[in-house]
Amino acid sequence: MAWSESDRQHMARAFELARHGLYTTDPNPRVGCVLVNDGRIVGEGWHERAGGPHAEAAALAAAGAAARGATAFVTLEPCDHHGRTPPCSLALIAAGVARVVYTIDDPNPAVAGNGAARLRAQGIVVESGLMAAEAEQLNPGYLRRRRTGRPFVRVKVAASLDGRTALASGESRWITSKAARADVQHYRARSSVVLTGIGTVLADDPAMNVRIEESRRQPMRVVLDSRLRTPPEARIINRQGHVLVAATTSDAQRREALQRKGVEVQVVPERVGRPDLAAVLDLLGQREANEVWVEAGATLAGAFVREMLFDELVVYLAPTLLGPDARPLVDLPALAQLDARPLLRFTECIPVGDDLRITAVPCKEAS
Ligand code: AOF
Ligand code: ZN
Repeated sequence: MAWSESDRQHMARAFELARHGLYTTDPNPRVGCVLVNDGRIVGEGWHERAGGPHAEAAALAAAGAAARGATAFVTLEPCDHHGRTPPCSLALIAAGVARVVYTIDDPNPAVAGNGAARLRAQGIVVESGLMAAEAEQLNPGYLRRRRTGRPFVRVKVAASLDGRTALASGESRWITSKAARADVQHYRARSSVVLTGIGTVLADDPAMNVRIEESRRQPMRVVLDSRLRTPPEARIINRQGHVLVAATTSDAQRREALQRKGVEVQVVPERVGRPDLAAVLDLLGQREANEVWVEAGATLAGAFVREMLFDELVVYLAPTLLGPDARPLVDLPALAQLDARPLLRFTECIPVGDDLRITAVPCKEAS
C-alpha cells in the first residue's frame, strides 16, 4: 500500500490522541480516531476508559454531519460487537463515512477482521497496515493478551554501573536518582498489574502504588507469597486498590487475616517450591491484565529471566559502583557453557536524570 504524506500525518495525529488514554483505558486498548473531510480535520476522539465511548464514537460525535463522506483514521480496527458500547462499524456506516484507514486487525475474537468486513460490505473503502509497528508498540499488553491469553511482562531492575543492586547487608534503597523513581511511576501507571515477591515486601515494605497526578487508577498489586507470609499491616496491602496474594499453600488463619484486609488470596500451582510463574501469568491473563510491571528483588527477577517469561527488561543504571560483594542484578544459576546464556537485544538507552534507562528484549539468535 502506498500511503500519502497526509495519510501518515492524520494517522500520526490519531496516535497522539490515543496516547491520552495511556493510563486510563485498561483493560481496553488505547485507541485514537481522526475524521478528515476535504483535507480538513472535522472530528477527533480517543477512548478514555472501558465503558465509555470508543475513539470512533467520540470523533463522530465531534464531527456531526461533517462525517458524511469523510475518511476515518483509526489506530486499531473498528470493533464490530456489542460490548459495553455499540459497534463502531455500525456507527461509521450510519454516519456515512466513505473511507476507513486503520493500522492492524483487532485480535479480539469478537472483532478480528469482522469490523473491516462489515464496512467493506457497505461499499466503504477500507485500508489497513498504516503505522502497524506503532500500533503494536502502543498496546503491547492488550495485543499479547488477546493473541496468547497472557499479559506482556516488563521486569524492572535498578543497578550500579557494575551491575549490583544492594550491599551484602541488604541495604538497597535509592541507588538510583529521584528522576528514575518518577519514571518508574509512569511504568506502574500504565500497567494493569504491579507484581512483586514476598522477599521485597518483608525487606522493604514498599507501597507499590501509583502516586502521579495524571493517573487516578491503581493497578492491581500482586504479591507472590508461597507461604502467606505477607503481614496484614504491610504497606502494599494498606493502600487503595485491589491486592492479590498468590500462594501455594493455604493456611486458613493467615488467609483469613489477609482477607479481612480486603486482600484476595489465590492458590496457584507450585514449581520447585515457588508459585509457577507461567500459571500466575495465565491467571493474570484471565483477569484481563494487559501489561505487568515486575518490581522485585534478584530472586524473582531472576526467575522471570531464567524461564524467559519476560518481554522487556528495564534496567535503571546508576553512576556508582558497589563492588563484587554486593548483590547481583538477577539471580541466575551458574552457566555450564556459554551457549546456555540468555540472549537479549537492546532496544533503547536514554538518560533519566543522572541515571541511564536501558531496555532489552529477549532475542532468539546470537547476532
Ligand atoms: C474500537 N475503538 O476505541 C476501542 C476498541 O466493552 P467495550 O464496548 O468497551 O469494548 C471493548 C473492546 O472493543 C476491546 O476489547 C477491543 O476489542 C475494542 N476496543 N475498539 O473500535 C476503540 N477501545
Ligand atoms: Zn468500537
